[in-house]
Amino acid sequence: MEKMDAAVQRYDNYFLLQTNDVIDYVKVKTNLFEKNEKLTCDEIGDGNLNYVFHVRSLENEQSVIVKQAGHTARISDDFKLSTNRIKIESEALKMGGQYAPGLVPEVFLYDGIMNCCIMEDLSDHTILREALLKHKTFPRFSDDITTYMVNTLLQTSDVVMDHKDKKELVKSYMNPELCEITEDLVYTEPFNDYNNRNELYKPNEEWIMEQIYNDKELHLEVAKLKFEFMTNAQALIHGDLHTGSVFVTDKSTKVIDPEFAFYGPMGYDVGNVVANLIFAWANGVANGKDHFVLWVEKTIVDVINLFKEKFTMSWKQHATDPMADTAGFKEWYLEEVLSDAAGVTGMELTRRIVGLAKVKDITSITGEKERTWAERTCLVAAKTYIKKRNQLRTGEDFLSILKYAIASVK
Ligand code: SR1
Ligand code: MG
Repeated sequence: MEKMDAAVQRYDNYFLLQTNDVIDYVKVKTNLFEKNEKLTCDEIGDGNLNYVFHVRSLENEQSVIVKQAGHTARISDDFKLSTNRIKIESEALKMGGQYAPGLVPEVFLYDGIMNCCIMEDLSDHTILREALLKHKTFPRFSDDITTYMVNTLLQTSDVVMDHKDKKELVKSYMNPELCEITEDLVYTEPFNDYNNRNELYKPNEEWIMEQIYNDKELHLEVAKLKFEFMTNAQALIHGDLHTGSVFVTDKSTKVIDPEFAFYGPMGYDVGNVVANLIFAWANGVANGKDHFVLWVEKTIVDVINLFKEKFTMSWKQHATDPMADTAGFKEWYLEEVLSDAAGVTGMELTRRIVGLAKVKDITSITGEKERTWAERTCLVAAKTYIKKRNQLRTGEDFLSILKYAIASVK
């Protein structure tokens, strides 16, 4: 009995787990494994913020993921972050499971002392960005990701929820430090380098200074989008829905990592998905992968068009606010979401090229001419998405910006 208590008490005070601790931790905290079962554990995290451990049985097929938040970002102690983000992630995954069943991993345990989440192991899946870097295509992706976005976004908005319950959620999903990262890295630094940590690709340095740092008209639109991000508590958004936050197989899509979740504009998630598809597209063009490029183009069109279609259907089915079926309101609301999505597409494209958090789709392009072209094409597209965001209403409109950018960059 005393031995048992000591084992449990070991986790009564927070400390950063090492791989050896994790094996004991999952046995103490869950019933997923037998007490004498032989387990193995590896730290597999390659994200920016947290530690991720893969625990598997050496005796059967059972395995789990343990994710732990530290007081600073995994990649740099410069980012001091509340460990509350793991609570936010665990809760958001549970809500995701409720509104978009099968499209998120199952959460087995959230531990608010050790700041850990124990969840379903998805190692039979691949991170979408890694698969796209190999120019693989995924027939289910546009359908699944639009179901995930429409369901999680609309169901957590004032359109559907009781307004007092929604306000409670706004409170419990306050995520100031992670929002600040986005406010800085996405909405500010790429345009003025005010924290002195942008990383420009040498051959594009002058071009970026002229096209991004010196474009005052662009800065005004960025400022409007920044305040939209900070003040429009529209829905519980994922907050970081790039292709590294999605696991895939041919038959399955799972959205992971909603630690940036908070009440923000719906278009933030949609724009992140589109922008990260554009990085895959640029990589495909740079490597001459025509079949893949066509698939990505169709996927971009489908993501926007399916989002609109499902959003409209779901609104008709689930809207509860007495003003929601006022003639023209749904159409106006959806247009605002699409404008935001287009603006955010431009923001994400810009920050991943100019700012410090890069994407492999671009940095792995080895030829100087090809990478220079890929960056400029994405940035010309970015500026157009931002400035013309109020005119982009269909998937085809979104794709036309890429065609324009290709024609403009020689
Ligand atoms: C210091 S965090 C840098 C980036 O990684 C995350 O995935 C978010 O995209 C964030 O902006
Ligand atoms: Mg992440």
